[in-house]
Amino acid sequence: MAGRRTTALAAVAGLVAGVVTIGVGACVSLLTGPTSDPLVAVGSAFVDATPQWLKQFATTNFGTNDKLVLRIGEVVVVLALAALAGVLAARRWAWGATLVVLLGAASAFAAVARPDAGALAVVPSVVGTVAGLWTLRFLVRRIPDESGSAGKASLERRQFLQASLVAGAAGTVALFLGRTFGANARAAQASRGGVVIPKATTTAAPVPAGVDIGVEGVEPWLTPADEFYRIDTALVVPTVDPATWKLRIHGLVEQEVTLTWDELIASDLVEAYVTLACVSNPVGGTLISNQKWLGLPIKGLLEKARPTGDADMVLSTSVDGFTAGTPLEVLMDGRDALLAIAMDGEPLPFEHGFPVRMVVPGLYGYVSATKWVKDLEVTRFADAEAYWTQRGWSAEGPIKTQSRIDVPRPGTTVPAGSVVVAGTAWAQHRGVTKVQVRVDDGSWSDATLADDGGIDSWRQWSWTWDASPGDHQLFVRAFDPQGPQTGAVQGEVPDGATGYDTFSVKVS
Ligand SMILES: Nc1nc2c(c(=O)[nH]1)N[C@H]1C(S)=C(S)[C@@H](COP(=O)(O)O)O[C@H]1N2
Ligand SMILES: [Mo]
Repeated sequence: MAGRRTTALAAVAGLVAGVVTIGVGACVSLLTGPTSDPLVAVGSAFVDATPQWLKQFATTNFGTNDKLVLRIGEVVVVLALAALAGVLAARRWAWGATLVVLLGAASAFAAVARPDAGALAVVPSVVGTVAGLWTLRFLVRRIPDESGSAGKASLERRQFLQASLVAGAAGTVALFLGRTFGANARAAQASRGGVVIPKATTTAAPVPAGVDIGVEGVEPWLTPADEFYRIDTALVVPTVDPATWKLRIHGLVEQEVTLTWDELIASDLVEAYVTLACVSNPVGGTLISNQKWLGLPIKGLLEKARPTGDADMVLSTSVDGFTAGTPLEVLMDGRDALLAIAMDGEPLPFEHGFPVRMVVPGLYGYVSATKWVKDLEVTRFADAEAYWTQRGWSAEGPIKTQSRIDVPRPGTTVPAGSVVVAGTAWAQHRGVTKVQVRVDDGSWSDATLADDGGIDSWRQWSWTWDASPGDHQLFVRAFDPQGPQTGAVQGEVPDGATGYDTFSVKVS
C-alpha cells in the first residue's frame, strides 16, 4: 500500500515531470512560434475564457500585475495537477498517464486554437508531453519501496531525490532557455497585437463588385490573408518587434537614409491592390494571391537617398538574410512599389513579413517582395547577386502573362450541354485585355471578363461551353496590351513557367 512517504515522493515525481514537460515544450516552441509554447497557449486560452467580471476583478485588484497573477496562478494549477498525476501514476500507471495525456492534449488544443496557428502548433505540447511521460515513468518506477522488499527498479530515497533533482534541474534549464530565447518572439507577438494601422493618405480606387465573376470554384478575387500563398526560406518565422525595427538605405546614394517604425507610420501611406506571384508557380498552379496592401512608396525614400547615376538595382535584405534584387527603374517609375505594413487592413501576419515587407507590382516575389525587410542597398546588377540568382534563377523577374482554369477541375466528369468554364488571368502592371478558351483543336473563343480591379491585380473570366459527350481537352490563354501569352512550354527555372493551362475532362 502506498504510504504517506511514497505519496509525497510520487508527487515529487509528478512535479518534476511537469517541469520537464513545460521546459521541453518551451524549447520546441522556439521553432514553431511563441503562441505554441504550452504555457503561453494555455495562458491565452485562460484569458479568452475568463468571464468579464473576473477580468474586471483581476485588473481592479492587481492592476497591471493581472498578467503576472494569471501566470503564477497558471503555473500553480499546472504543477498541482502534475503532482496529482504523479500520485495517481504511483498507484496505477494508467491513471497518471491518462491525466498527463489529457493535460498535454488540452495544451495542444489551446495552441492550435490561437489565431494564425498552423497544425505545427501542437508539436511543442506533444513533444513536451512525451518527455514528461517518460520522466514520470522513469521516476515512478524508482520510488523507494517502503516495505523494504526492494522492487526491481526502486532506489534508495536519497538516490531517488538526486535523480529527481537532476531531472527537475534539466527541465528548469530548458524552461529558462526556451523563455529567454522566446522573449523576443513574444515581444513581437505582443507588439503586433498593439499595432494600430493608420489610415491611407491615398486610398485605392474602389473595387467594382463584379471583380468576382460569381462562379463557384473560382478562387476569390481577394485572397483571405490566412489563405494567401506563402513562400520563404525561413525555417523559423522571424519575429521582429516594430519598436526596434529600422530600415537602412545606403550604397550608391548621396545621402544615407534610415527609417524607423514610428517615422514609417507617420508618413503618407498608399493603399493598393496587388497580386503577388511566385516564379515557382507552375502553369495552372496556385502560388499567386491578391490582396490590399498599405505602405510607403519606396520611390520617395530613394529620392531622399539620391541614387548615383551608375546604380541600377536595389538589393533588399531581410532580417533572416534573404535578399532580392529589384531594378531601380521599376522602383522609381511611379508604380505602387511599397514598403508595406498592412494586408487587408491588418498588420502583416508574421508569415507574410511583419512588421514591414516589400510589394512591387509586376515582379515575381523572389526579385521584389522581401519580407521582414531591414536593409536596402542601392547597387548594380553587375556588382551584386541576390539569393535566388546565386542559385541559378534569372537576375530579373518580370511576371509573365498567364491564365488558369479553376472550373471544371481536371479529370472530372461534367454533363453534356451548357458547361461553365471559368478561372483567372494575370498580367501584373500591364493588365489583362482579353481571355480566350479553346476546346481540343477548335478555334479560340473569347471569354467574358469580370470587372477590372486594376492592372496590378488578376482578373477573373468565364466562358460557357456547349459540351458534347466524350473526352475533351480545355485550353486557356490571356492577352495583355502586347498580345497573347505564349503557348511555348517552359518550366519554372530560370524566370517563370510558360505554356497554356490545359487538361482533359469527361463529358457524359
Ligand atoms: N525574407 C524573405 N522574403 C521573401 C522570401 C524569402 O524566402 N524570405 N521569398 C520571396 C518569394 S520567392 C516570394 S514568391 C514571396 C512570397 O510572399 P508571401 O509568402 O507573402 O506570399 O516572398 C518573397 N519574399
Ligand atoms: Mo517565389
